[in-house]
Amino acid sequence: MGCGDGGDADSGGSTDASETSGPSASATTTTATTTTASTTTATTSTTTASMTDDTGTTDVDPTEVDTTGDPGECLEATLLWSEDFETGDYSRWTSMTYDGDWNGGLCHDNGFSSEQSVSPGSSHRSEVTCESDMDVHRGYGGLQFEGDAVVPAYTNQGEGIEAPFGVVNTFWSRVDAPYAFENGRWFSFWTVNDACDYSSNVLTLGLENAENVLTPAHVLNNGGTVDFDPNAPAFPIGVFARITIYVNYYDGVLHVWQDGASVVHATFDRPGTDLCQWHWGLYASGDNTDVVLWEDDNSLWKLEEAWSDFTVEPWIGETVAACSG
Ligand SMILES: [Ca+2]
Repeated sequence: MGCGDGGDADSGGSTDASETSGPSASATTTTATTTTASTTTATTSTTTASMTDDTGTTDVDPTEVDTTGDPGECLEATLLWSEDFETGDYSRWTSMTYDGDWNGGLCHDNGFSSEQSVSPGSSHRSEVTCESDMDVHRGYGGLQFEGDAVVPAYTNQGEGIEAPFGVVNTFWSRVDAPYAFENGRWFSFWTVNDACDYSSNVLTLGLENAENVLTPAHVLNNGGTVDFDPNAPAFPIGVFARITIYVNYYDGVLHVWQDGASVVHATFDRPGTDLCQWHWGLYASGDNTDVVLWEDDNSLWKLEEAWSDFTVEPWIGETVAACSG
């Protein structure tokens, strides 16, 4: 099942480790320019005034509490990273590449594309064209965090994002494939972990059943729970869809929305509370022979206040305003 929840699913994490700790893992570069993509820093604590003070002595005028809109209508959140694939390079990534040369470039390729995009006029396109001679296909971009900052080269050590209120990741993906992902054939959009050295199991999100519903992996077989929304939509083929993921390693909660619709709620247990390494791209079982993936407009937000209504997609900066300082 590879990255699925059965069989040797755990091997996905360990192979991630070997892959991510590959050619670029020994880098100790500290002079490279740190990615500073979008550092909208939300102010916090602006609503700590004693709104409930009934003595009339409050020294804060409620009308001045939130200058960005009506109080309570914005979400305290910080944009840690984003990618619109308009730069034509991988300078925002720790990986600095989507590893088109992985396994000698056999049966896969990737690069920037103007064929399809969400934000004009380019996106990122990856393809698989024949069966891998390995158990997987890999071709993805990766980030490693040190605290809230993207590091310029993998170190595979340290501590990532500490987010007691969780992190929200929204990205757009279009998948073209002439067959269903089922019977052990799987496709994975997304991977995150809590241990910079990959010593604990990753979390992933992909397609692995005939219903083609977005499915978290490495959850059930690690003692977690996965509960699909009764109306969970299938992931569409041949058009862009928006995936939003809420993930909180303090509470062990993962929630996924697709084009605004709630898809699945999962609970998991991992040793760490932080979020260190991430990757997005075309990661799939080796028996895939014909897949194209387009990606666009990826954003990663750290929440500074709780998100508790999982019936609503926290599409931050779009349908949910971020408070700004
Ligand atoms: Ca774009």
